Amino acid sequence: MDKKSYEPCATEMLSLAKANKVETVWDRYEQQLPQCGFGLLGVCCRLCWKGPCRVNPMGDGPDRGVCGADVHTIVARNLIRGIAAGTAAHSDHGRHIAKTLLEMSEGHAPDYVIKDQEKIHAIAARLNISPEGKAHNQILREIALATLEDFSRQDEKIPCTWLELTIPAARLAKLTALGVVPHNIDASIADIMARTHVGTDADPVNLLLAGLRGSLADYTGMYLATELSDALFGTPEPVVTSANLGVIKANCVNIAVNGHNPLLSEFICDMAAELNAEAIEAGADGGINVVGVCCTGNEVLMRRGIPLATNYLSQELPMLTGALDAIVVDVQCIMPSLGKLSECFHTKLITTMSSCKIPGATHIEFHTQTARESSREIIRLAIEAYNRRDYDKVNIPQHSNTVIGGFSAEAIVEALRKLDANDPLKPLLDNIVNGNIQGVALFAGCNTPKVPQDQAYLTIAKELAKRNVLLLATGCGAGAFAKAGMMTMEATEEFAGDSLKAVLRAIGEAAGLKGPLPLVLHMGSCVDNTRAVSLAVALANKIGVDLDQLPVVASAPECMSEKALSIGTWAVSLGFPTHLGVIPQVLGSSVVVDVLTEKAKDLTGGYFIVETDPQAAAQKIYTAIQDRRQLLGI
Ligand code: BF8
Repeated sequence: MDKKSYEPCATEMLSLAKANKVETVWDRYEQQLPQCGFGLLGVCCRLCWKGPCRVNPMGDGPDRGVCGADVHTIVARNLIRGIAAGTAAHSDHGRHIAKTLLEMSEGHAPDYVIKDQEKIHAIAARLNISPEGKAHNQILREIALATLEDFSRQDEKIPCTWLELTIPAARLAKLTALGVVPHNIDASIADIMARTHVGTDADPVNLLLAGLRGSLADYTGMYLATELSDALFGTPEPVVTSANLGVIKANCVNIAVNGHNPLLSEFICDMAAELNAEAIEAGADGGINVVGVCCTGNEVLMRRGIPLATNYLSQELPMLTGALDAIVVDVQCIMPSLGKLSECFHTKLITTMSSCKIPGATHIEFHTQTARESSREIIRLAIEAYNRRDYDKVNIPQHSNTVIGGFSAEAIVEALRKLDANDPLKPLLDNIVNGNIQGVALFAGCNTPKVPQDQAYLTIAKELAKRNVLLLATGCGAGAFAKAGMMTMEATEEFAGDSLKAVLRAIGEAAGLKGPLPLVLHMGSCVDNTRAVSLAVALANKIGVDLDQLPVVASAPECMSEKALSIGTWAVSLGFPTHLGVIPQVLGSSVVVDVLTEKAKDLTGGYFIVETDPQAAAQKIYTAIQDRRQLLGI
C-alpha cells in the first residue's frame, strides 16, 4: 500500500512519528503481516480446548474440527459471536443512558437535566405514556422503565418496544414470520452465546437467523440510546465547526474526548467552560479547547459544534502534536496503545469507566451521581498537565476544514419544512420520484489500516454525488468526510450532480443557509445510524411501502469493528443493500457467503455487497439504487 492515509494531517504526523521512532497502528499492522489465512477466512475455531481447530475449505486437510463441526458451522458461529459483541457494546451504552434517566427521576443524578422537553414528550407519546396529571419525574420514570423492559422482558411473544414502534408494520410482519424479532436485547445476546457453545447449534442457517435477531436487538439498543440522548442533551441542529488536527491550539489547554457515551463528554464540555479562567491563569491565554475523537467526537460535534480532531484510525496522532494535554476516554474503539504512547508525552490519558481501564492511564471513575465533580477533577488534571508541556515537541499541523454538522432527522425535516410547511417530506419524496435525487446512501463504519485511511469513503461519495445520490454519514465515516471538507456548501458546488445540487440549494436557501446543504449530511455517531432509519421509515410509511422497496443503501467502506458487523447485519435485516469495503471473515463457508449475499434477498430483501475497489463499489451501490427504482417503477 503506497499511501497509509488520504488525510494530509495524518501523512504529516506519520513522517514525524517515523523520524521520532514512535510506533503507530500502521506499524503494528505491518508487523502482523502476513495475517493468518485461516483467521481471514473465518475457519479457525477456538470455542473449546479440544482445539484450536482449523478447517481447510480448499479440501486440502481436515474438513471438520475435533468435535465434527464443519466449515459452515464454524464460520457461522464465529460471525454471530461478533454480532453479539457489537450488540452488547451498543446496547450497554443505551442501557447506561436509560438507567441515568431512571436515576434522574429518583433524584439520584442531580447534575443532569432534560434539555429537549419536546423530544421527551415525543418519546412519551411514542411509548404510549400519557403525561396527563403526571409530574415530570414520573414521566421520566415511566419512559426509563418502559425502555429498560427491552432488556428484561421474558415473554418471547412480545417484540422489543423500541423495535416494534420504529419500523413499518410490513417489516415487522416480515421479521416476525422469519422468527427473528427480539423480545429482549440481553436475551438475544445470551442466546447467541448459548447456541454457539460446544455442541449446540450446528446448522449454519439457523445460526445466521439468530445473528439476524441479535442484530435487530442491536438496532433496538442503538435507537433507544440516540432518542434518550437527544432528550437529555438536545436534539442536534445544524452547527458550523471544523475538523482535522489543526483544531488543536498551541495557546490552549487541549482536551480530547474519545469513545462513545455523551453522559461524560457533555459534562467535560460544560466544566471546560466553567474552569476556563483557571486555564488562562495557568498561562494558556486561549483557555480550554475541547476537541473530539471517534464517536464521542461526533456526539459533541453534533450537539455543541465541538471541533473534531480525527476519526478512529488516527486517534494516536493528536498526542504526537505535543500539544494535547489530556485525552479523556469512556468506552469502545479506544486503542490500548494510547497508554504506552502517553508515556512519551506530557499528555494525561484518563480512563473513566469501570469497564475500560488501560495500563498507563490515570483512572478517574465517572459516576452519573457526581458527574460535575468528576468532570471538574478531570479538567484540573489537564490544566496540570499543560504546565508540563514540552514546547520543543509541539508540532501542530496547520490544516483543518469547515464542517456543517448537526443533521438529525428532525433537523432535516425542519429544513424541508421551509419548502413545504404542511408536508415537509413531500419535497424530498417528489425529488426522489422525479429522479433529481436518484437515491440515498448512508456511509457508516470505521477505518482500518488494511486500506488507505478515508480513501474509499471519499472516492465512493464523489462518484455517487456526481450521479445525484443524496449522501448521509455517521461514525468514523462522518469523520472522514468532515476532515476532507466534504460537509460544506463548497463541496456541494464542486461534487454534486446538477439535479442533486439544485435540490440541496433549494433546501439550503429556504432554510436560510445562504447556499446549498452540505454535500454529505452529518447524522451523528455510530449509535446514531438509527437516525437515518427513522427518515427512511418516515418516507416508506408515507408512500405505504416497506423499507426494502426504497432506493436507499448503506455502505461501510472501511469497516473493522464488531459493532459495524452488527449494524451491517441489521441494515440487511431491515431490507437495505449494504456494501462492505473490507472482506468479512466468512469466505471459508460458501453457505454463509450465499446466505449473506444472495438468500438474504428472499428472506429480508436486504443483502451484502462486498467490494473492496472503491470505484467498482460506487458502481455496484448505484446499480442497487437503480434496481430499486426500477421495481418501484420510478
Ligand atoms: O462506533 S465507526 S471505529 S468509533 S465502531 Fe469505532 Fe467504527 Fe469508529 Fe464509533 Ni463505530
